[in-house]
Amino acid sequence: MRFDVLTLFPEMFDAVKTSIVGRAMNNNLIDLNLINFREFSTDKQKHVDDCPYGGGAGMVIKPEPVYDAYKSIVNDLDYKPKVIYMSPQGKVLTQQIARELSKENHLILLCGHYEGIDQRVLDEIVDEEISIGDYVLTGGELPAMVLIDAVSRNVKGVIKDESVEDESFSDGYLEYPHYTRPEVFMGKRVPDILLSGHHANIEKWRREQSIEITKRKRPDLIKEERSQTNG
Ligand code: 4G1
Repeated sequence: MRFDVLTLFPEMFDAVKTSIVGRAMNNNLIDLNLINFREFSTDKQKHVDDCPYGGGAGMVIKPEPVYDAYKSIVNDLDYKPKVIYMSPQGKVLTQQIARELSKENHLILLCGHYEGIDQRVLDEIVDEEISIGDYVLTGGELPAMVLIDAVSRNVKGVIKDESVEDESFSDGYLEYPHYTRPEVFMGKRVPDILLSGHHANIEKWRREQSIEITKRKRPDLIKEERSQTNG
């Protein structure tokens, strides 16, 4: 699967390359291209922002460098990749959306800065707006990295199949508690059942724990008729 990211801060994506997604890039499962649309600015000082028409605080990203950067990607293609604008106005990213996007062959992610991007180029090129949550950020890069991580791990071969499978059972539920060695840590023992070797009982215990923890910590995940995460 291919991602092209239109961003003013491509270096931020070095973080992605050191992760499991980075390994998937080395295995040619994920192709991540970073396009700094500042390189498409036509003025001497490589400006990409300007004052807002109508006045007010802050700066707005000009439409031309974004459009020209987009064109430089799609010119070479005989299909039209889906363009996603990372935006607080978008629908909030869920596991279901991450799974659906992982079926796409090619995504273009657009990252905003300052007060945002001129509406006309958004209207022209954007297919979908996606947000990672309701808080103020300085740019769309961290959201783009979150989306790339969440989508990539659903691409076949990126992580061990059973780890993705595991989630369809716990789908919509939180994880049961995990333990590893040592058997006793600060006087606390690992639950006996996990040392019993009785796989059916262990699975039952884990399911019960998942349900209990979800009820206690995130009752909203159960109440909201688990249709959206239950694909
Ligand atoms: C009004 C949050 C503005 C922010 C209301 C989640 C946030 C992109 C996201 C903002 C951004 C709220 C996101 C805000 C994001 C232009 C550049 C938009 C940065 C920008 C709740 C600033 N998921 N925010 N505005 O943060 O890009 O994707």
